[in-house]
This record gives sequence, structure tokens and C-alpha cells, in this order.
Amino acid sequence: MIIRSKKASDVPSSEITSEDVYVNRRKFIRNAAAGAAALAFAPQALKAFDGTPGQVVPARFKGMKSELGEDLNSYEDVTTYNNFYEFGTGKDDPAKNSAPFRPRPWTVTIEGHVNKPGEYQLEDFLAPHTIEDRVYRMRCVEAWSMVVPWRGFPLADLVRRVEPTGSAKYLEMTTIVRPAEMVGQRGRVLDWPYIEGLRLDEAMNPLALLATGVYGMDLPNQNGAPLRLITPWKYGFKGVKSIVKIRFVEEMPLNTWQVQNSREYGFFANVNPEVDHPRWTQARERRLGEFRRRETLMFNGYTDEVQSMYAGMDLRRWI
Ligand SMILES: Nc1nc2c(c(=O)[nH]1)N[C@H]1C(S)=C(S)[C@@H](COP(=O)(O)O)O[C@H]1N2
Ligand SMILES: [Mo]
Repeated sequence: MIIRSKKASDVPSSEITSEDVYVNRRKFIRNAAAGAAALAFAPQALKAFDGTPGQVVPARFKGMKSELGEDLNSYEDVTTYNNFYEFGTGKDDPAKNSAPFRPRPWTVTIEGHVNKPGEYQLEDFLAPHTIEDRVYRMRCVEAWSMVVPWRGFPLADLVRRVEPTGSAKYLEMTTIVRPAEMVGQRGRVLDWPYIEGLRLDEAMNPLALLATGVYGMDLPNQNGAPLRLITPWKYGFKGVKSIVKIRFVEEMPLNTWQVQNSREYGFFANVNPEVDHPRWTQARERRLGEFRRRETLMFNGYTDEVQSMYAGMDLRRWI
């Protein structure tokens, strides 16, 4: 599952800032101007795509599969079919509306039951961690799914670094509020800010990732730049985007969708084909780019890695 691993400090800054991508971007723009962009970068998953910035995926992702042998969804799929209500409720709204958003400079506030609270700049915050690419399946509660090569570092690394005290039982993670740049926040479609939570042991699970990129490049705004959560055994809505605050708390936090509709959404949101959403079945899913439906897997296929955390819990009750 971990396909590449380097200490952040070993990565030349040209790679962190994706200099090769900028070079390719210039090339891409030239090609696009010439109307030849599609020819420059060949096959399926490696489609060249102008998400917002014109970006081209690095060649190392060509032909890559998930650990279950699945093809990766294209960069285009990952960056044009999104849920990010801060930029609108349509799947294509985040790609269309997020260009005004400025993900740098970025401060993340760490507060609550930790020995090292404070305001961390994104760069300081990332520097000590191991940046990795990880191919994960993503399953949305709306019954579509994709396979995505995220880039980021284990949430557990951050948790250890800020030293939770004995009173820290849960994490509450909050998205930025910036209505001037986020057109969806000018309305009340959700109760802003978007909030998500994890139990401390879930946050420490090696699968939980703080993503800073996708396909080896910085996260596009529509995917939650510059920093978002990925918990692949849970429904996609746990993956809170554009995180500005992580609070370590004693009580189970209320997450946005639970506040919105507690009958339909709970705190844990573990992918579970046996527990239907009140309005539709969760037994099957449609992988973006496919026609036939797939059977949804318990914990989205990550049972071995996560089931021990839920031993003795009734997963029909704890949705
Ligand atoms: N702040 C914020 N985070 C969010 C959402 C949102 O609307 N706002 N949508 C969630 C949902 S429902 C899903 S399925 C995933 C989608 O992530 P993606 O667009 O990168 O695929 O983001 C999650 N994180
Ligand atoms: Mo979702």
C-alpha cells in the first residue's frame, strides 16, 4: 500500500514544490495553446488534465494498481468529481469554483489536551514527517468510489509530536471558514465550519493519512488544499478538507453530517455494506469510470488493518 517513502528532509525542495510539475505545466500550457495537449501525454490513467492549474501526472504512476489489483482513477476523475460544499454542492462545482482559494500561507492550530499546543505554519508542520504516496480506495456514502494515489504523512506522526495528555480521547478537525474565497460558505447549506472527528486510536491507526497531495503533486484546491484527512476504511465524508484546527478533546465530537441529520450519519462512518443508508443500499458501489456495480467491502476492504479497533462494538448501532 505504501508505494514510496522518503523522509521529508531528504526530499529536495524542488520535489516538494513539484518543480518538474511546473516545468510540465508550462509545456502543457504551450501544448494546450497549440491544441495538442491530449497528444502529449498518452494512456488512460495518465490523461493530461487542466484541473485548475494545468498539471500532468508523473510517469511513475503509469500502470500502477491498488493492493487489490484495481486500476487507479485518473487525475481528471479525482479532481473534477468532488464533494466540497464550501465551493458548491454539484460534483463539478469544486473544480469550477475553487480557483480563488489561496492555500498558502497556511496555519494549523493545535489545541486542547496536548503538551505542545500552538500555531504551526504548514511548512514547519510538514517538515519532520515522512511524506509518502499511498494508493487508497475511497468510498463515498453516496455509493460511488475511486482509487486514488494520495500523498501525505501518517496522522499518527503528528499526534505523537504534539503529545496528547491522558485526557485526550478524540480529535476534532476543522475546515477553514473563508466565504470571500469559498462561494458555498456564503449560503447556509451546511453549518460552517465543516467539522470531523476521530477517536484517538483511529487517529493513531497507520492507515489514517494527512494528505498534502494527489498523484505526487500538491493537492488541488478542490481536493482540500493544502491539507486534508484520508481514512480509507470510512465513508468519504470523514475526510475533512483544508484543515486549520485540530483539537484534542475528552468527549466524542459532533461532526457536521451528524449535526445535519443524525438518523442518516453517525460519528464512526465505517464503510459497512450490511448497514444501509436510510435512503439507499450501501451493499454496492459504482467505481468512477465503470458501469457495472461492485460489491462494497466491509471496512472498504481494510478489515485486517482496522477491525480490532471495533471489537465488541455493535456496528449496526454505531454508524
Ligand atoms: N470541508 C469539507 N470537507 C469534505 C467535504 C465537504 O463538503 N467539505 N466533503 C466530504 C465528502 S462527502 C467526500 S466524499 C470527500 C470527497 O473528497 P474528494 O473530493 O477529494 O474526492 O471529502 C469530504 N470532505
Ligand atoms: Mo461523500
